[in-house]
Amino acid sequence: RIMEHDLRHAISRDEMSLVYQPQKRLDTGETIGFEALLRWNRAESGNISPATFIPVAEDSGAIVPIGRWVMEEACREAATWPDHISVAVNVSPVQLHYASFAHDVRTILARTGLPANRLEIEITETALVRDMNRALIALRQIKALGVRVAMDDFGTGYSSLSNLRAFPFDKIKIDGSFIRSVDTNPQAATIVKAVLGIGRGLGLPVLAEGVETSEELKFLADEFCQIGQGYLLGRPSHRVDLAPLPAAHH
Ligand code: G
Ligand code: G
Ligand code: MN
Ligand code: NA
Repeated sequence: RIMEHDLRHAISRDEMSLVYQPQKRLDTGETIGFEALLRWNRAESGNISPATFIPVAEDSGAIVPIGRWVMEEACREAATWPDHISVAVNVSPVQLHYASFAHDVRTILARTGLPANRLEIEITETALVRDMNRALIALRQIKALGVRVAMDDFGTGYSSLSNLRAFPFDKIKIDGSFIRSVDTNPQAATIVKAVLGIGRGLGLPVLAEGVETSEELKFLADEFCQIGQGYLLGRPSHRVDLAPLPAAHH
């Protein structure tokens, strides 16, 4: 198919790039990391969302070289940031189940000089249901390197709770759909508070995705949610703003 063909050449044609969205502590406003998000500026048709092309790349296997490129690009960029700032990289189920995944990550860390503890990989639950044993082996290998693992889009997948128990996660990212109107929607509020309780009980920090309004932010801070990400806190951008604290006059 045409998109498949173009995807195979997208990297050598320099059409892929990464944008970075800040992840901030909600108590101090401090930026603690950035999530790398892939962008494809395809010749002639312009920007295509990863939601459209990642599934095509997964089906064709092109996700393996593309995912390696993303990981290397993100680590190379993050190595130029201050020591306390991490980078989070989305990893597709196909990549996670690829035999040399952990070896590839180790090679990339060595090549870019990024300390392993400044890399976090974000995994969705679909990555885990495919082959639980293989996923567990891969996550253990990754964690043995010192890389952290976050559960992405928590609450939208399958068997979230049993996956939290079965896999060695370091962070829970609550899906943005629960954060939307959390300040006015009692159901969303109840669910978010429950997830924060699970995080506290398990000793895992919780990140709220898709924070868009100051009311949502206030609700989350009042409930002691540790970390937030969303348009209110910062848009994904090619240019990374490394100011340690938001300026008081903003
Ligand atoms: O901004 P946004 O449109 O970037 O992302 C849409 C979807 O694509 C999200 O589910 C996001 O996790 C996913 N995505 C973005 N970048 C990457 C990437 O580098 N690799 C993978 N596997 N998924 C990505
Ligand atoms: O699935 P994942 O969480 O990796 O993807 C993050 C997606 O959420 C990206 O598409 C990113 O552009 C998008 N995103 C980031 N912040 C916001 C936000 O505040 N609101 C909405 N609607 N989407 C957001
Ligand atoms: Mn993500
Ligand atoms: Na997510």
